[in-house]
Amino acid sequence: MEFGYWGFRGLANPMRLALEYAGVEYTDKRFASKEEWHAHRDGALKEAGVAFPSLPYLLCADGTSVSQSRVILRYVAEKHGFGGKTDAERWAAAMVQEECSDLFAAYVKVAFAADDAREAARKEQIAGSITTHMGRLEAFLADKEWVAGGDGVTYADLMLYDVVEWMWSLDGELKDAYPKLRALHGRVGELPAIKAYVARKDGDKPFIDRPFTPSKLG
Ligand SMILES: N[C@@H](CCC(=O)N[C@@H](CS)C(=O)NCC(=O)O)C(=O)O
Repeated sequence: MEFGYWGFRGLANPMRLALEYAGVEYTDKRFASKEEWHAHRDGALKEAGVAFPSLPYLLCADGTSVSQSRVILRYVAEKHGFGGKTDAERWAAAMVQEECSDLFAAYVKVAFAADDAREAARKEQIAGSITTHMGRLEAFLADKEWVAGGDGVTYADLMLYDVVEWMWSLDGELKDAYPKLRALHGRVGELPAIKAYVARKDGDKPFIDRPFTPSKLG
């Protein structure tokens, strides 16, 4: 199985966490340049019949290819038993995934703002979208152990684990402002597969690598 993305964390961390949690063997293919990515896209991926060649992508041994980051996350989770056990859990996980995605979008607005507009964008996003979504997620999590409400981890917990770190990088005070989200982050971080991966990847560039702005990806 091959998972492909840039050599940084970007959209891909929840999928990498899911592959680690699933315990599958996979190649974590990290492209270092647009040229390298395009060569692979127009060569091996084309030959393999990948329908939507984009980053990230997942190419399985049986020839199945999955693109779109959030779909990859659900695909891995559903194949490996952490997609939610009941309908209620599955819908809860899907909603949380989308809420996390809204939070991530707020981060992107700040990261890609012009240098002289970034601080204003950061304040605006924290006061608006981030407060709204983190508040809802904190309330939804309430006293549940795992966010989808079942007795085990789902991919939504992994997505939440990832996105709160992006939020904390924008404002460290968000850690204390949402203690239940912080506690969930701690629980996910203690899962042996996640703990081992994070320790191994400690040197990963954590967030968007600014030179890789969309205009430079061509
Ligand atoms: N909606 C897509 C967005 C994919 C996307 O924008 N990928 C960026 C990196 S974050 C990219 O560099 N794609 C390269 C390409 O598609 O050629 C997803 O969630 O996977």
